[in-house]
This record gives sequence, C-alpha cells and structure tokens, in this order.
Amino acid sequence: MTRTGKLTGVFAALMICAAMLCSVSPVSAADVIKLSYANFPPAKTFPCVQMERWKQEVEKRTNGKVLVQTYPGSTLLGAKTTLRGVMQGQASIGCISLAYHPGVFPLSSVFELPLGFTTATSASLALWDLYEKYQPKEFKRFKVLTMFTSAPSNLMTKAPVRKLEDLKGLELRASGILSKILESLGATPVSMPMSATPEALQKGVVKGLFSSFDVLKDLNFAEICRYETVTNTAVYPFAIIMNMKAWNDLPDDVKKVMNDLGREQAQWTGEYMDQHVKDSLAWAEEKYSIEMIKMSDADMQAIREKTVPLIEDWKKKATGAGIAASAVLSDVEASRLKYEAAK
Ligand code: 3IO
Repeated sequence: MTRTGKLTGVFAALMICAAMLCSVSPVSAADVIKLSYANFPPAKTFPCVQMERWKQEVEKRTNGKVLVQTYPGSTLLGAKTTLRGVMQGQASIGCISLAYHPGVFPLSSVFELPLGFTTATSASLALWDLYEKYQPKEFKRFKVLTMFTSAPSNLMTKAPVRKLEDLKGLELRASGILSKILESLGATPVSMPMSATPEALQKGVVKGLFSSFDVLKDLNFAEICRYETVTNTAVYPFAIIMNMKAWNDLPDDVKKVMNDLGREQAQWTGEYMDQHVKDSLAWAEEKYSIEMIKMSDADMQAIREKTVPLIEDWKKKATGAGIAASAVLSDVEASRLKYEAAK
C-alpha cells in the first residue's frame, strides 16, 4: 500500500469513529428542535418563573431533543403584541393575560368575574378543566399548552383605602373585566398591562393598582404602595399559546410530553403563586412596613352586590357569541367547590 493510501485509510477510520460518536450521543445538534417563548413581564414575576420551570421540564423530558429559548420582559414580544406575534410565528410560544384583550375571549373571560375563588391553585385548575371541556373556539388558531391564573386581586395604593367611599374617583390600574369591577365600586380604572404599571405609578398617572400581592415584591410596588386593602375579588386568567404550525411540526413524542404537562403546569403555577403571595407580603411588611387593611363586613357585602351585574353582562355577551353561558358558569362553580374543598 502507498503512503497516501495508508493515510486515506487512517482518515476514513477516523471519520467512521467520529460518525459513531455522533450516533451514540442522544441528539445531534442539527436535530435539536429550537422553540422561542415570549413573555411580557420582568423575569422575576410569576409568568416568567413558570416559563423557566416549563422549559426545564420539557428539555429534561425530551432528553434534550427540544431547546426552549426564553424571552422575558417583552424582549421578543410585548403584552399586547404576543397574540398576533405567536399567530404569525414571530415566536413559537407566548404568554398572554386574557384581560388585555377585551372581547377576544368571550368564554375564558368568565375567570375575570368575581366568582369567589380564594386561591390561584383552585382557579388555575378550574380554568384548565374549563378549557379542556369546552375547547373554546376563541383559541382555534393556537395550540394551548397550559392555562393558569393570578391569585385573587386586592388593592395596592399610595393612600389608604379603608372604606368603599375612599375609592371614589381614585385612579387605579387594572385590565379587562377587573377594570369594570373597579368602576362598579366607584373608582376610576385605568386599563393597562402589568408591564406598563411601574411607570404609571412612578409618574402618578395611577394612585395604585388592582392585582395580586406577588407584585409587591417582584415589581417592588410595596415601596410606592404602602397600603394594601384586602378584597380578594377576581383573578387574572392567563394562557400559554403556541403557533399552530410549530405545534404541528413537532414529533409525536414531544407533543405527548407537552400535553402531559398541561394540567401539571397549571397546578404547579397556582401553587407557586399562592406560596409566593405569602412570601411577598412577609417581605413587604419587613422591608416597607406596609399596612394591611380589612374593610368592614358591610363594605365587603356592598362589594359583592355592586359587582353581581358584571356576571349578567358577561352572560349576555357570551350568549351573543354562541356560548352556553349558564352551563359554563355552573361548571366553573362546580370546579370551584371541588378544588376549594380540597385545600
Ligand atoms: C401579573 C401580570 C404580570 C406579572 C405579574 C402579575 N401578577 C399578577 C398579574 C395579573 C395582572 O394583574 C395582569 O395584569 O395580568
């Protein structure tokens, strides 16, 4: 054999070894499925914490076959551009707060009503059950990977709100039907996404907000809103949506991993949220000596009465959109009783 012949032989052997090495590693780089995941609020907030948990689980359960690139803080798509962005494929996956899109989710917006949920865990599980049962057509252009809610909403304000009267004309940030709840109580709601709220509070455009207490810590709102009035009214529902083509392109085993995670992720997020509200309040008490305010029983009763018409409004709109509104409401109530009893 010639010298070049020998070298060629060695080279060929090396190439075969390299090829073998590649084939024993779980997935070769070219085969990795890369997905982008857009989220609107800052990385510390609960929608982004649950995103990182989902990413980790998917990457682990697919043995590295899927790589999820996360974009918190509106770095890929913003609060109001995610819906269209995911539809058009600018991101594979996105997180949306349904209350930012009034009229777009006539069925799922039932979760923005004051229905008496006391935890994010029970509301998140009830929301997921509702989604699975009705497969609402408002999501037909997307694959819905999971859904969850915030904890019940409360008032975080610069000046104390001790009685219903103190709300009169007070500019407060909320969104969707939760803005209408504030309006029914005599306040002046200013609708905007959570991601726009720090600036609005700083500039004084709003004097407080109506949301769950996790943001006292995660967005440092306790510094500016020292008064926290407990109302425990409605929650904010969320959906994690995926571009339909990106979903259809996934292999079956990956689809199964994601489908299996749907309910589990809803529960994980609810439980994380409920614990985090406690941590956030303890932190805010320690760091800023916030004052917790309870309204009188009479005011709490008045809040319930004043917000009941919103349920009727929802029913009318939902019925107009071809939804079996009464059935939806009674299904949600049955889930609420089931999951709140399990606490
Ligand atoms: C929320 C939204 C983004 C980040 C943290 C949050 N905690 C509670 C909410 C719900 C809410 O107020 C909203 O606007 O979706």
